[in-house]
Amino acid sequence: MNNGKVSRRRFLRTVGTAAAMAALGGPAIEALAAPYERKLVRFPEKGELILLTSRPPQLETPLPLFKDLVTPNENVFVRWHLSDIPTSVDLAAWRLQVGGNTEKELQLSMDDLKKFEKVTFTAVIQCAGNGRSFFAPRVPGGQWKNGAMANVTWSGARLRDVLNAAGVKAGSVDVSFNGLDKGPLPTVPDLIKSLVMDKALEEDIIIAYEMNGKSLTLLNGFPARLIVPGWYATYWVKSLSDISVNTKAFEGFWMNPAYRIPDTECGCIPPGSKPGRTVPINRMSTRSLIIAPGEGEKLARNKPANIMGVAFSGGYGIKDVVVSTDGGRTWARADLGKDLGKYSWIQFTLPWKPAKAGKYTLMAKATNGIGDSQPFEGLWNPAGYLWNKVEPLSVTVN
Ligand SMILES: Nc1nc2c(c(=O)[nH]1)N[C@H]1C(S)=C(S)[C@@H](COP(=O)(O)O)O[C@H]1N2
Ligand SMILES: [Mo]
Repeated sequence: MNNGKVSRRRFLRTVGTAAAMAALGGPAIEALAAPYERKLVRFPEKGELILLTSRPPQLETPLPLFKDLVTPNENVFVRWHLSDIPTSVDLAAWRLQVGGNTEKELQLSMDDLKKFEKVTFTAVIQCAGNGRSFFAPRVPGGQWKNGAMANVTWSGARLRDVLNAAGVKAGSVDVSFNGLDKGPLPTVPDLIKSLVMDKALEEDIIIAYEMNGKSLTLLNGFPARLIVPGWYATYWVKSLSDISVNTKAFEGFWMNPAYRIPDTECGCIPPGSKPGRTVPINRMSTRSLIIAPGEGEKLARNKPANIMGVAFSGGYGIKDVVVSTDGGRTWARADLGKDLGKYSWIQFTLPWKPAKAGKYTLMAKATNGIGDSQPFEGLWNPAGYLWNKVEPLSVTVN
């Protein structure tokens, strides 16, 4: 399907079908932990993904689809907060407004945006709430398992170049980003995110108009979205329409109280407790996940089984991944696959030939380029963010 050309009727029909099958998500804020059915559904430009809610769409990627080093566009998860999302965008009319405390107001068309130097890199996109359903005690919000992530090759213009073209004036403290989606009522806060000035001017932040060499899919933010590699996707504002340079720190619901973590070393607090000081969530914690074999799979004795998975960090690359086939008693260093850069995930493999029948517990543990690794126990915070514990996986050998 041609990107951005999904007709509104077709979109609504598809979404409508899904809606009929599933309990509707809350009207806006992800405050309700609905009893999700996790059915496979197909939305426009998407393959079969797991439905969490249909309004707004929250679609999770089934783990076997992470066998690809780079995730195909149709397999990339979908997450919107507000029910009124763009169902079509007329590129001829679309403009990206850049203004606020700048020398000039820019109204960039897609052609204008494409005149800036084009930058391409592969980066993991991951929802801050990926793995939230595993929190104990449970926490409200989208009950994701581990499929709210993907590894995508993004292309676009540097945010810095665009800001410089507008001319950032002295006294600017941060930059805020708004997209075309809206809440169903004026009382529902619009999703606006901000980055402090120094962060916004970092070289690797881009306004992406391509994913894997094609236009963005509508559900993943057509025609352009922010990419803040290494940071959780809450900042990766989709269907961008406005960028504003601010002289007063931006304060909005989605910066405070939403998307904050306890201001502690681990971003965690004792399970069930209340945080004191909080800070906006930012860099992703280090993670690894075994993709094959899958949970509960049955393997044959004395036959080679490749243990394969993915590992990534918040922009520091992965130094090593160790794998255990005996529930964590002994560990072996896995082979690492092709390196697509510090923001990409890397595939790891460990050849394995189980000689004895029985039940095995497999585990993987990654260490990033600056020595951060993964805990064996889930770290807890009240919003269900930063999930990165070593996940045990059971297989049976016959
Ligand atoms: N405009 C807009 N951008 C958004 C959001 C949103 O609700 N509206 N959600 C953010 C969050 S929390 C996530 S996890 C990612 C999801 O991106 P995806 O749907 O492409 O996977 O988009 C981010 N950007
Ligand atoms: Mo998210």
